[in-house]
Amino acid sequence: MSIDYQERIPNNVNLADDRRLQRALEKWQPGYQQWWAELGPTESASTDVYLRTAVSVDPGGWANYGYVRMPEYRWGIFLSPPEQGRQVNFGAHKGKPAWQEVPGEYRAELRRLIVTQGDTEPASVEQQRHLGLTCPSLYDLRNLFQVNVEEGRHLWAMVYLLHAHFGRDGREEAEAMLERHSGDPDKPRILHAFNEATPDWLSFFMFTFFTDRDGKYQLASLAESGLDPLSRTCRFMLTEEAHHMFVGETGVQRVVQRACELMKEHRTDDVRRYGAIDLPTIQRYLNFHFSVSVDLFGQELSTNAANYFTMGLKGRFRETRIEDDHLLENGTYQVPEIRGDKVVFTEQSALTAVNERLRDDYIRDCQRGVDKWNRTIRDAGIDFELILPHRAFHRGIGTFADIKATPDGRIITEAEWDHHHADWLPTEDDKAHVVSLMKAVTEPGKMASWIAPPAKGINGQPREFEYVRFN
Ligand code: BYC
Ligand code: FE
Ligand code: FE
Repeated sequence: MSIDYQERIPNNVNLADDRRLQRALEKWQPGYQQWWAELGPTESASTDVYLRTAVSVDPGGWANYGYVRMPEYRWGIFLSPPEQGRQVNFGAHKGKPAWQEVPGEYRAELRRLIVTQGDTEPASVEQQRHLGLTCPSLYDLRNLFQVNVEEGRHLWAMVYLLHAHFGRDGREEAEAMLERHSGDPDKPRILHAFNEATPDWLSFFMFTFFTDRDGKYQLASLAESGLDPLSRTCRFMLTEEAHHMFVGETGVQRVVQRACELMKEHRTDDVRRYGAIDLPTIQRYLNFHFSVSVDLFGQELSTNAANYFTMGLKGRFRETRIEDDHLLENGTYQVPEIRGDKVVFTEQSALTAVNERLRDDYIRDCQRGVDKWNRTIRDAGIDFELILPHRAFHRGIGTFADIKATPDGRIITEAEWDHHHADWLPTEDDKAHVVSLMKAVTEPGKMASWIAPPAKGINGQPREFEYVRFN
């Protein structure tokens, strides 16, 4: 399915056939562009960036690479191809044809899910807006901008659903997406992690590894939705998401690699002296970003989530590959709870535990990345291991929100927490050091002192390719 770039809003949904919808979206477009100019990447307006743009939604070969002046990026509406005869695959309507229109009785729930998803997309662009000024290389700057334009497009994806399926309230919600802002005391973004600052590139890499990965799991669950347009939109978004997590995984890996190289070369753990980031600091950043990201999965036991499932709106990760009845009326699932100073797992209704199940899928996926980073450390012959903290550590949502726990999951007193948290979360000193390293490196092929070069360039280009041209 190819994309029509002749239209004012590129799309593969035959927008031209629905004049009302087209006009409504064209009315929203200038507000979006103004938002991008004001709260998108700073000082990017006159740069030419080697970006990929979607030219089709077919698997394989959907991307075209070339220089784009950022504000001229063609944001549009791209849905994955329809699946013939698709059904609702779980919950009370299992076996019925998938819905092409929003079922009236589920309108409020669907709107809420779509708004919550949509709100995160521009939030992340806002969080990352100043990073371009301190890029460690042109390669990384290009990756940042690629992530930013695609998160902008993800907002378009949700705004399309709101405009196409929710009438007037949908249009109001689309406006509100441009009115809430990350960290705004009066009109913050909906989910906590999206109001945190992303002040430096280590935070950016951690964010794209841990928080974009929440995006992967939430989108995958929404891709199972009985509402077919939501499913198709999310399926295409997932293809873009893979690159964001690649940026995070390889970004952290390169910071780790650089620390290890300097540790070996100078026979010291104190690589800060050589303009790098030491492994214990990387661990504390990891602890922070993991813990705020696991919060994004909601409560361990959630009637909201159970309802979304039974209604057929939001499924489990790879729902159709799970071997059970897809109704979850009788199944159970292991859910953590606090007993004294310990965390124990007990059997709970699988239906109310779907958030926790998704969190488990997510944690396993995170661990795979951490294992890769540890391989880099081991290959350098260094005796240090990065560890994913326990899910009870530093939580703001759910069972563990009111207690304090160590990174290995022991429940402790407030006093113990006050005494130790500087060992576990980034300190002012850590942040000051990391920020002190953030100086723009813009000569093609050169890297900042604190990061190793990438294994290879983008789209077969050499590492010293001029990924961004300043005008
Ligand atoms: N912050 O029943 P529960 C991405 C509220 S990232 C604040 O567990 P539910 C991206 C909750 O609203 C993916 N509040 O909630 C990444 C509820 O309030 P009410 C984003 C929270 O609904 C990087 C109450 O607590 N997509 O795409 O099961 C860059 C009870 O909680 C939070 C989505 O999130 C929180 N973290 O689960 C760019 C998908 N957690 O009802 C983009 C859509 C819970 O008592 N969202 N609450 O008033 C959802 O599926 C669900 O809303 C959630 C929450 C999974 C987030
Ligand atoms: Fe996104
Ligand atoms: Fe993303």
